[in-house]
Amino acid sequence: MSSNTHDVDIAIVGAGFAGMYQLHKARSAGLSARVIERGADVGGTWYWNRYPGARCDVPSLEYSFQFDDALQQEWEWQERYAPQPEILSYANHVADRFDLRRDITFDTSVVGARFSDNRWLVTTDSDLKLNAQFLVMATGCLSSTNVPDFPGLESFAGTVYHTGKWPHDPVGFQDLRVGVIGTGSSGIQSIPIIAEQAASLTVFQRTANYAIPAHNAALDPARQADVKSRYADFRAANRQMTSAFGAEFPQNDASAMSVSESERFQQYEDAWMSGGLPFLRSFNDLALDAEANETAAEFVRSKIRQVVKDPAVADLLCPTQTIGCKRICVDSGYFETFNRENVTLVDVSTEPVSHFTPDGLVVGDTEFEFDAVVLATGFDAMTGSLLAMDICGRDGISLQDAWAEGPKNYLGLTIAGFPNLFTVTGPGSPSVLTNMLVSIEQHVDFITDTIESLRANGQSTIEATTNAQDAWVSHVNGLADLTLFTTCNSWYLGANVPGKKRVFMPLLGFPGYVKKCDEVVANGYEGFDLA
Ligand code: NA7
Repeated sequence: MSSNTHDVDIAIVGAGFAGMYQLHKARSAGLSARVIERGADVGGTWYWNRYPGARCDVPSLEYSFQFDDALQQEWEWQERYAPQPEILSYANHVADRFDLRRDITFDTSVVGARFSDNRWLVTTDSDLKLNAQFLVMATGCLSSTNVPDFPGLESFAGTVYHTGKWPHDPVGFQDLRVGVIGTGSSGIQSIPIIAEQAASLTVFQRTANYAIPAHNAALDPARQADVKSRYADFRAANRQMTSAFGAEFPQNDASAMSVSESERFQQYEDAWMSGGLPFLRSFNDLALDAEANETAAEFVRSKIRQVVKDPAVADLLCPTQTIGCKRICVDSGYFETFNRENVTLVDVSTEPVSHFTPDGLVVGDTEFEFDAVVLATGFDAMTGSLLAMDICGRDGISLQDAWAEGPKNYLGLTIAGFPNLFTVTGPGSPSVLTNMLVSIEQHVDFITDTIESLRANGQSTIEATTNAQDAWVSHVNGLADLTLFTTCNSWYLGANVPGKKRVFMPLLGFPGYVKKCDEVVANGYEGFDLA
């Protein structure tokens, strides 16, 4: 072994919330661990996504760790939905409080990992290597940016930004001609703020998106005090809610079609006024029944038409896909922005961006000239960061080959042929369809408990069986097929990345998933080979 190869019990890739908690948990279990992180500090997605308006769509009181009561009592959230700088401050606070940085190597990327002699040899873009018994991929679901292959992009003389890799120095758009490509959450959050600064803003929209107002505001101190007085119970109740999100998103347990039109309208109106993702909990069949779904979709379209003054622009901003099949956005003044004189909307759904020039970009016969272009074009979600590494399991099988037909794993946590490798919030687990912090804690607890159990029983490897894996993949797909989630092109399906296999990646249903994990353990790690 070279002098810069470190032996550890657990190698952890990524120092976002998953990697940070995994490190803390490993230490608590008496395991040695090292985290490799490509950024210069902790925070993961919140370290990279510094674009204007970046904000979480889960309420701040819940988008936080619950493993340590003193931590959750001492941290004071300022807003209902925390902005990126506040979440990053929180991540730094956690790192300081638990002295995490001494076991994290920053500014270093893992390039590969190979399983041999029951150990993982992890290689990086420096001379650092880790020789570990267990490998935990805490690489995040939205960490590999999707940069479309626009011809001539490098010839553009202005500045190109990607929302998911935003500079650390302040970026100002004052007096500039700016183009934004993409109207997912990142575009919808940043466009209103860029519009206020720029001389002109042109938004290139391929698919119109549903956005529900955040009604963000300073967090009411009385609300914060109340939740903190019963934090554990509050969290436990929200984990078990059948609405399955791991956050306080109450589900109205009635079908949209079972009530009168006026009752339905009132329900949507109340949800609209309260704001955010729970809008989709207005009725219990919005994700299941196309007719029910259309009532919610049309309600949002009617709101867009009320706000946007130019009927042609309003029409273009009205989404046509089922609501919720792409993640809905939570906005602050997005649709109002299109009433500004300096904002133009360009439809690129049928005539795409053809290429860039030194002065700007071309759509059809029109060249648009810009000083800066923002790519709000999203991520190679859930699998991108994993497949970017050269990971080889038993007998030299590569992850690229194992996942050639889409991600296959057991419980979203482990992959047949890749012993002792765990993916935190991997495809096939509830992950992005939940409050991520809750899912991260559940996975890290499972992984650490599993390692402790192996050690207690004198076992050294755990590996998903192919049968269990196949059954799990069928289960994940079967649940998705019962819903409307597969009816449009979303990043949940990998449909935003050209050439990516179309597979619905997250698992629906958090409480059922947790129950299944608990049963697997209770049944002696059913579906795994232990050696
Ligand atoms: P998203 O939601 O994947 O949005 C990306 C946007 O970029 C979306 O509107 C895409 O259109 C658009 N896009 C992607 N490629 C192109 C090309 N080639 N031309 C034009 N437009 C394009 O990513 P976000 O970063 O906004 O949000 C990701 C998640 O982060 C979000 O769901 C929250 O969970 C937080 P499309 O819809 O594919 O037609």
